[in-house]
Amino acid sequence: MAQLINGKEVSQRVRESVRAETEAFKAETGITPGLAVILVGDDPASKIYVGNKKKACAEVGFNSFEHILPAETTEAELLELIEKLNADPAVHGILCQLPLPRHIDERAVINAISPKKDVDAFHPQNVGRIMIGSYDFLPCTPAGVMELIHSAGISVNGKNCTVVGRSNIVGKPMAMLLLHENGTVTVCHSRTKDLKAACLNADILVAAVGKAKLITADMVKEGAAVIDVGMNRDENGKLCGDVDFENVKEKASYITPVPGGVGPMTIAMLMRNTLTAAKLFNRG
Ligand code: L34
Repeated sequence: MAQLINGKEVSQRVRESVRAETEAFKAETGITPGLAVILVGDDPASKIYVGNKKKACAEVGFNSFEHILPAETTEAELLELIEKLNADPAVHGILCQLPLPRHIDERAVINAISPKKDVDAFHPQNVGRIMIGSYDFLPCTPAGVMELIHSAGISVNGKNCTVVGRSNIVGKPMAMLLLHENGTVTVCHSRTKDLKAACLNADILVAAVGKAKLITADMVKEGAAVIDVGMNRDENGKLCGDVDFENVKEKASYITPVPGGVGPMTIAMLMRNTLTAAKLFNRG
């Protein structure tokens, strides 16, 4: 039976360290880190995530600036707001919650955010810097997964790591971070011929697809560490991940739950990135 990796607890520890560092940074510089969060439209899940981000800001002692825009907002209007936030000295981090309504070009929006304020690390400049291992920010979700792996005392060095999903926000950077720690990384996706074989090969399995119960027990190696990035609703509207938790936990050595696993870590790492952005701003 697997040991649970408690994301709520680990994220609490990260937030506490950010809170203490923020207090010292404020005392030293007089600067209060500020995070601007933009939400376009009224996707109910996005509203919850953005609400959690606002709460976390208050907890660690940041200013948060919420911009809730109607679904009909034009791309030009959104870009104009981003320009204003780029120029605002009270704003050190800018995050535009994804997904955006279909009529807005996500890439154009990400590219418009100043790389220095890009606390998601989605800007091409930051993505490139991650690729070469010389970065200020790591994307929050993959960074949170690494933090969970470390918290359990798991070493990535030389391990077979399988990442299921190749999105720009999770799968691809996740693979890169595991590679930086000397994992042997396989990335699977919808065209992968033998997903089961690739998963069975994994000492560390990261599921980031968005498909409930995609990862079943027969796909998991005995003793593997299983990290569930999925955020789905099941038939009854209950929040669940990509992993068939009840059965996989019998085979894995470590497993993360949903909720209470990767989700809270995403937010904790966002707090860390925002403090980093404020420190970069202070250095000029
Ligand atoms: N720009 N868009 C941008 N940055 C991000 O880092 C995100 N992401 C993803 C979606 N869009 C984004 C998030 O914030 C996913 N995500 C996120 C953040 C927090 C939580 C889940 C996803 C979270 O708080 N999860 C809780 C449960 C929340 C609930 O009750 O629904 C958990 O315990 O997993």
